[in-house]
Amino acid sequence: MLDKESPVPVYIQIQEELKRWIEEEKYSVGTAIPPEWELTELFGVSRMTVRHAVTKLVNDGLLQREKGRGTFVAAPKLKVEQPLTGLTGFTEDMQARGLTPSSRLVGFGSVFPELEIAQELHIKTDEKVFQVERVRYADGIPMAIERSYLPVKLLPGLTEDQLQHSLYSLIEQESGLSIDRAVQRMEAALAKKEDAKLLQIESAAAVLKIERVSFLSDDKPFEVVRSIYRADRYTFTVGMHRT
Ligand code: 16G
Repeated sequence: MLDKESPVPVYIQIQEELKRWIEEEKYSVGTAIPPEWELTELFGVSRMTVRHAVTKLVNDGLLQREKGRGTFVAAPKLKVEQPLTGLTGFTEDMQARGLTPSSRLVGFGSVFPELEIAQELHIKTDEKVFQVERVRYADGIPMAIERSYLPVKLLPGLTEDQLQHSLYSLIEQESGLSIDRAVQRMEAALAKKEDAKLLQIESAAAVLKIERVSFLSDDKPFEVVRSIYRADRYTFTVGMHRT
């Protein structure tokens, strides 16, 4: 099974072999792979080499160690490929993938906006906005934090309960207008301590900061959103044409 003359280190060959076992479902999700001593015998290498290979697969999320029980094939990590071409909301994005969206409201109130937010929403600073902070989940996994600012006059009776569901559907229903376009900026960042906690990731893990200003069909901006997306859960894609 192993080629000890190969320039490819033995532990990498073992890793590849274990990966093949998982891909071919010789060991399916939730089942245990053979214990270290058995792999040591099977591959004819030292226990250290086996441990090295297994540890790499544990770190890559393919295997999971459970104290005193063994090493198991992990469920594939949920990762979303999000095209940047269409203007969609979180709920519809997740539903389109067969995932169940949910939200946890961590902040909600009406405030006078800072100048920058007011300008982006084309309103004055004495016109109140809702400040909404939600953690968005897919199948119970935290994916993003969204901090939105919406003019109060657009949704005067907005309730906490409504924020458990799709804001985009609600806005289209309440305003009688359709959501038309948005301008979005993205940049890489490291998760701040409090954001990392909400997203259940390590402090300073990689995240994407996304800012979006969205407009209704009457060309009025209706939301300014400052979001933090988990970099380990999202890949953003875009099609391009050479002009
Ligand atoms: C998306 C949007 C956000 C919007 C939300 C509405 C970003 C980058 N994008 O996540 O602007 O408010 O969808 O989703 O944050 P909802 O209809 O499920 O409430």
